[in-house]
Amino acid sequence: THKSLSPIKLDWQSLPGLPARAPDSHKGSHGHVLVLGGASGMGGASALCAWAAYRAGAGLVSVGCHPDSRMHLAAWVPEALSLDWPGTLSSWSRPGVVIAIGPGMGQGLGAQTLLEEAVALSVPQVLDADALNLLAIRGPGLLAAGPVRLLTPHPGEAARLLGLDTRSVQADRPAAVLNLARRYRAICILKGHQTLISDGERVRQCELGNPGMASGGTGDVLTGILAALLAQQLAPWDAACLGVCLHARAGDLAAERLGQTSLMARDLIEFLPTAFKDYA
Ligand code: NPW
Ligand code: AMP
Ligand code: MG
Repeated sequence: THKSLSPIKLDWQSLPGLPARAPDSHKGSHGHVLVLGGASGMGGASALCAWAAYRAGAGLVSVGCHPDSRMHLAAWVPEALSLDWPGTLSSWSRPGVVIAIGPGMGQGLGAQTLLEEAVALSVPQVLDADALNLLAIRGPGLLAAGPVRLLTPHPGEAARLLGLDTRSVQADRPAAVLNLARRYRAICILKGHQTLISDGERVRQCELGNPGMASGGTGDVLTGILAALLAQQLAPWDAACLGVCLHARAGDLAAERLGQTSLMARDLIEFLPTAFKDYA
């Protein structure tokens, strides 16, 4: 099979970034990320996502998670606020809010209701993990036109969203990411070696990152970074490209220091500040 197109490689240091913080800014000036996920037994995924969102500059981070996961969260990310779910989301439809839904969410009834409520809001949304698995079942009709959406599938999730198997996705990654973006009318990020980003017209490729990042929780970290950049008003396309590159750069810095074998998701969060410095 022929390659449908060759993506343009991202020159990450030339990407538009966050504006400098105004000297008189306050936490309300830098957006509020609402992480929805963390079912019982997967509180760690929502904690990593929330922690990464703060490290990427969000002014406030709240997490809606299973009661079992709230202790987890308070211990690991005391900066984050928490709320039980299922609960109603109507009060979250306000400027500055960005929803990151899916990390460790599970696919039960509560998760389905939560996803339906979240995608009906007019605020920007990052859909990951179980939000994508549920979306694959419901189909693109679930996503009514309106808010900005970023979808962050790994090849397994992309295969479910496209009704293919993982091998077919990997056989033509540029076609897969382009088709995803068109079918779901969203900016799509196809993760893995040389992550691809598409808005249905453009396809870009991130050259950074390494296989040390292939371990549990690293995708949950990316979701938090992306939501934080959106919450700080970066244009969606720029947020997607910069978020992917900062995450991968943090992975390269962590691997340089710790080795690929030992790299864990939390290390990406630890090296994110250096990645930001390298970028600026
Ligand atoms: P295969 O087997 O090759 O066909 P799943 P998950 C594929 C939460 N987590 N290249 C591969 O498919 C998540 O947030 C919680 C090629 C693989 O078998 C979710 O809510 C954590 N293939 C939930 O767990 C930490 C690739 O996908 C399959 C690929 C389930 O999510 C961990 C696995 O995907 C986790 O984040 C690649 N680069 N990458 C916590 N601490 O709480 C993936 N695949 O079945 O969707 O499972 O990603 O673990
Ligand atoms: P997830 O599977 O959702 O936890 O996401 C895994 C994260 O690690 C994504 O950001 C991937 O792009 C990254 N990743 C996984 N494997 C590799 C690899 N071999 N090279 C570079 N990045 C990878
Ligand atoms: Mg994941």
